[in-house]
Parts: sequence; structure tokens; C-alpha cells
Amino acid sequence: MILYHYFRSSASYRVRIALAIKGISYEKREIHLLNNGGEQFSPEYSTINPQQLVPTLVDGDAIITQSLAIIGYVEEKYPQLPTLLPGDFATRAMARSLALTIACDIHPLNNLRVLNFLKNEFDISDEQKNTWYQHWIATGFQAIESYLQQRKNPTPFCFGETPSISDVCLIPQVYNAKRYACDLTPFPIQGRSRRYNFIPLVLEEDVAATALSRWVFVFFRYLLNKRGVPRTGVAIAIPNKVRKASFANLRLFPMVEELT
Ligand SMILES: N[C@@H](CCC(=O)N[C@@H](CS)C(=O)NCC(=O)O)C(=O)O
Repeated sequence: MILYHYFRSSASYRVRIALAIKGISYEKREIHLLNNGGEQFSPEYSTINPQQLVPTLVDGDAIITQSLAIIGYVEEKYPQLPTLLPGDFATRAMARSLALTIACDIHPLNNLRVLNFLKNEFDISDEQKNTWYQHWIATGFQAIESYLQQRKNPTPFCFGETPSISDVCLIPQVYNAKRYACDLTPFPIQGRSRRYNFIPLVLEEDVAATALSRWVFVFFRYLLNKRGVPRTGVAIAIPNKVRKASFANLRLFPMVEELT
């Protein structure tokens, strides 16, 4: 499988997290959204993804665009691996609902091409651009916060003891919000604590060095312990399959723990 992605793209980030949780290996090809006038506009990539957006997953003859469709595809292709749709049918629907809130109603308003259009066509300042960005984050996060607070049994992850498609979408959106200096203090469930400090780790490129990854893992464990982050949750949250010593999965470790 080949994933066309960009390291800062939150839609790509969703897919990378999903693939890491499921423990699926794949080849990454970067489409740099800024270099060379935006590589998403190149004729080669436009053939693969006529929307000129990342991510795109290519698996044999299948060319799949749209992050949630990609995640649905890997979920259906590998149902035996850790699921991103845990729980009963109502819980799964709620997890999808939260994912769609982010993917359909928050993210598109703040996408690069929208921000560029506002800037180029309406000559808005950087300050106005940030105001726009922060407004849509706050509006969306407020709704998500209320939605999560209604849960009868609050769980470490949005809808259960393990990460679901909603966590997969929420993590990149919070990362983006932090990048744009959005105030997350009104949103304790999403923005609480130091947990998101570790999220950028999964943005890094793969390093196929198991021995090194073990040392990185041990080092993080040490840092987390020093900072008083409890070990609980990890064992609950990360299925054994994901805990194997691959670098990609270990990099997920702090992120997953921090969500608990
Ligand atoms: N709904 C799509 C959104 C994809 C999308 O908007 N990707 C952004 C990066 S996060 C992109 O490629 N932007 C390029 C641009 O705006 O020119 C999905 O979930 O995959």
C-alpha cells in the first residue's frame, strides 16, 4: 500500500495514526503542499487525486481518496487487527459522528486552499486569518466538548477503552489548533494536560531502527515517569499487537498514553 501524504496535513495524520494503531506497514510518498507551487497540483498527482488534496491510498488497483474512506477501507480489509470502531452499534455511530464533525464541519473551513482563497481574493491580514481559524476551531470544539460531556460512562478515549475513529480525527485537529495558538482551556476533555505535547512525534518520518526505537521508548518512559504521568491506561489502551517493537508503533505510545 502506498500513502500519498503531507507531514503537516491533518487529514493525512488521521490515516497515519489509524495505520499505526492497526499495525499496518505501508510506503509513504510525500506530496509537499507548499514546495514547487504545491505538489498536489502536479499533473501526476492530479491524476491520482483529481481533488488535488492529500491523503490518497493506493492499494493495487484501488485508488482511495478521503481520509475517512481510507480508514474505512483498512478497517474492512483488516477487521482482525485492532479495530477503530469498537463497542456496540450505537457507540460506533457516536464515534463516527464525532469524526464527521471534525472532518466535515471543522477541518474544511480551515484548509489551506480556503485560507489561501481568503487571503488572495479578499486580501485578509494574517491576524484576520487567525481570527477566522480560531473561530471555527472554537465553534467546533465547543460542540464536541458538549457531546463528550454527555457520555454516561466517560472513558479514557472518546468512546471506549481503546482509540476509535473519533480519537484518530480529534488528535490531529487538536494538534492543528495548538499550532494556530487557539485557546484550548475552555475545552478540558480535548485540550487538557500535557498529553498533546507528544502528538507531533507521530508526524516524524519512519525510522526503521528497532534497536534505536527501543531506546527512544525507554527514554520517553523515563521522561513521562519523571513528569508524573501514570503508566496506567497504556496496557488498557494499546493492544499487544500494537506494542510490538516497531518504531512507528512506539512513537504512537506517548500519544496514546496521553489521551488517557
Ligand atoms: N476531506 C478530505 C480533506 C483532504 C484535505 O483537505 N487535505 C488537505 C491537507 S489536510 C490538502 O490536501 N490541502 C491542499 C490544499 O488545500 O491545497 C479528507 O478527509 O481526506
